[in-house]
Amino acid sequence: MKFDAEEFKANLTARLRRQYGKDFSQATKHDLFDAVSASALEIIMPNWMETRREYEAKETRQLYYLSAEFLMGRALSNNLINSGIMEGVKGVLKELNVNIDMIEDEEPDAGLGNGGLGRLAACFLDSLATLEYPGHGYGIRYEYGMFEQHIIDGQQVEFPDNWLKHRDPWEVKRSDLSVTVRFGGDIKYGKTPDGQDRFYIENAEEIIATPYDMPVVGFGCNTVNTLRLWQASSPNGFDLQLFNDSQYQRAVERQNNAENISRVLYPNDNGPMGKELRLRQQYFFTSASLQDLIRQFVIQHGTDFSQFPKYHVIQLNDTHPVVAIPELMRILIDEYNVGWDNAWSVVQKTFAYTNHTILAEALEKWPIEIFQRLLPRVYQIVEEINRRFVIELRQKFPEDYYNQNHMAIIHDGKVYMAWLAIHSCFSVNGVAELHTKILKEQELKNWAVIYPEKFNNKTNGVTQRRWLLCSNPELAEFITKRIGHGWEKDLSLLKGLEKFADDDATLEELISIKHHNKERLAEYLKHAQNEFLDPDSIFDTQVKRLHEYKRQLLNVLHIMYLYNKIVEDPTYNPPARTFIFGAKAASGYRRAKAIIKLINSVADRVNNDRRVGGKLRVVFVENYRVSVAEKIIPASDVSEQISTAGYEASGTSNMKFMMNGALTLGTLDGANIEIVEEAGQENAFIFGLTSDEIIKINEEHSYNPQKYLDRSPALAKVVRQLVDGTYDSTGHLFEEIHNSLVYGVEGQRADIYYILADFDAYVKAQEKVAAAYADKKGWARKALLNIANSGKFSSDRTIEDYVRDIWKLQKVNIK
Ligand code: 26Q
Repeated sequence: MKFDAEEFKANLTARLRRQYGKDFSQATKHDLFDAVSASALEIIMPNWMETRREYEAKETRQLYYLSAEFLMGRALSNNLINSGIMEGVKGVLKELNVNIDMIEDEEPDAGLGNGGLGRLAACFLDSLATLEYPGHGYGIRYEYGMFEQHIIDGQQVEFPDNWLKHRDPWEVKRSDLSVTVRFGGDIKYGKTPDGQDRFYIENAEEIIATPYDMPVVGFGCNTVNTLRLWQASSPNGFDLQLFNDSQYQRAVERQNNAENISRVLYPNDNGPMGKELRLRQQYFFTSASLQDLIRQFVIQHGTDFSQFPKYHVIQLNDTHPVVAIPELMRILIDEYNVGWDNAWSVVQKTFAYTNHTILAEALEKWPIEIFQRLLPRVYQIVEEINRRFVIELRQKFPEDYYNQNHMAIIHDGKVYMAWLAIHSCFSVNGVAELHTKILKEQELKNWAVIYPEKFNNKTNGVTQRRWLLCSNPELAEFITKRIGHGWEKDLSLLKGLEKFADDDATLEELISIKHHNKERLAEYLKHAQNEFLDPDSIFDTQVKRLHEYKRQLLNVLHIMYLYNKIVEDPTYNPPARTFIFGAKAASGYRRAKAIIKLINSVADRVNNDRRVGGKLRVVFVENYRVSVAEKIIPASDVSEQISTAGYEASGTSNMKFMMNGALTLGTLDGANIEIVEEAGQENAFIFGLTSDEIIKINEEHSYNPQKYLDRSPALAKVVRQLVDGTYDSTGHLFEEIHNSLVYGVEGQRADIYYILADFDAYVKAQEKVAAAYADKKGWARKALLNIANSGKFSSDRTIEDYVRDIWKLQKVNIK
């Protein structure tokens, strides 16, 4: 994009004056952030408009990524870099004595997601725009995103994330495109004003959906795609009649109920949540999005809906937007008088579904009562889809009454959203090779029997623009110095770094870049939470949502073990290590919260024991989020990816760490398998049971955790220390964690995530890490080879896979 420094400065001045009534000398950092962002948006705007025009003119097929979550993080630096105006803006700011880093930190994260699934959606948007594909996001403009985590007395305490407290300079409200979404009401059948016999709804509750658009700026091209997020409001505002009668509470009640739909992101990651408001959110944004698409389609192409799949493909990000399937049927049948078979044929060619989890408890199912009351007509349509499907099932599995019942979309009083998706979509994909294999061979085995052609794998990826170019500028420069530009858009070019693997100067420089990044992180944590980190120690990091299957507990038990060893044997002299954690627990997930408390209790004890003398430090980084990940990942030496094999669908932080030269310490789970395939076994630290072994133990019911306690006194000791007062004088805080490992609680058997079984292997792998790190050059060589072989894990590659196998999009070059 073209940048005119004088114009930019004039624009900046005008904005400060108009918005805040200030000149530069009076502007706060936040005023500047807002004005710089708004001025940058102005530069981006012509390309955004041109992109929209071109797509319309070209009549090309477009992708719509429907997702309840888009974990975008901050926009400013990313947009400046992608649009190519970073240097120009920096120049202007320098004249004004302003450092971009200062105003960058003024921007709140757009934390409209929980974790991996939401961040993946954000990386995909970046890649789609950069690769010049017409692909857009549709979601919810949550007023409050992922909660803000404070650690008080070692415990997680949640605070609302008021990210819109100041205005968001990147969004554009499009009131002209509002639509109405209807809930509840009574189903009627009869003549509509146009004389047709149709189903229609009376007495529905009407909610207004208003779109807010955010630009998605492609790197090194003119494409600017759109992320369209819906906000809910009441059509009638508050009730003036009630207000006049002094019934103030009730006067605003209807308005509040409407606005509550887009009020807050549910903070559950991989967990169940059968709450009515959640289904309202799902229907709200999917119905609004479909109405938006259909209105535009009818304007452009009329009502021949057989043409709809030619111009639209809709990717469903997990089951959260799956209610879009019966909603499209409803719109076509009830509003456009399309017959069932034709409507069904449109649906089957339009939707594709991505599965992100193997955890059974995370599969969404809605009680019929809730579904039917909230969406009576949509429920009727689901019933009809199910009725027809069950007939097919009887033919496909004659006399197999278990499958006939269990695979029905509606059974046991619930609507099974994943079943609805698999039956209706033309594509069903997992997110890493192992994950897809487990879906096909275990979890969705019977579905793969009836629909083998639907199943396919799309291994996840991450955008190197945000996760390398923006977040690790020194490493980016190091790369460009050696292989030139180009890797920003084709990460496979990193392979060219391999020939420097034995070049001393290269390795020295890599070591020094990592050291700088560690110093920067140390500096940040000193300011942010008064923590002191030693940049000469190994930075061993586990950052991700807190979940038992991710096994942060295994990591802590090992730290407790190391601590015992250091205290018991003063001659034991391991390399200094800093264990870094960042993790949010779902607010209602008691055991996850207890693990956070345990990490903090261990940190407290270890960090304050003189006998440890710098050999060991534990840091829990508060309120882990995208902008903090951007600081932690470039500074890490070791990437902890230690989930129980078979449980992590893919993982994506593992890829970010690899690109930034951290070595993976992990199990053969999710994308870790593909990571070591690329990096080489010798450049990672792999340990633990494999998913095949775990499946076998599960099938044989042969797991006996006590065996591991008997065999290893050191392990038995740390497990006992959970309840003997070492880390908690009351002895009760960690009792449940202890019991879940040793006895099993709440009807579960002991140690369902195989922490005790994998403990010894993990200790040995950690010993290898320590030994390898002692050889600085050898370590740097491994780091370099990780970077050089991370090309596969660009989301650009993932998007090309989706385009080729599922979406069939054409690139559109924007002039
Ligand atoms: C469902 C119903 C009600 C409320 C919340 C939810 C909900 C919300 C978020 C369920 C699941 C999620 C998020 C899941 C998720 O992030 N899965 C991760 O997806 C990544 C991208 O594919 C993978 O890399 C991770 O392995 C997977 O855990």
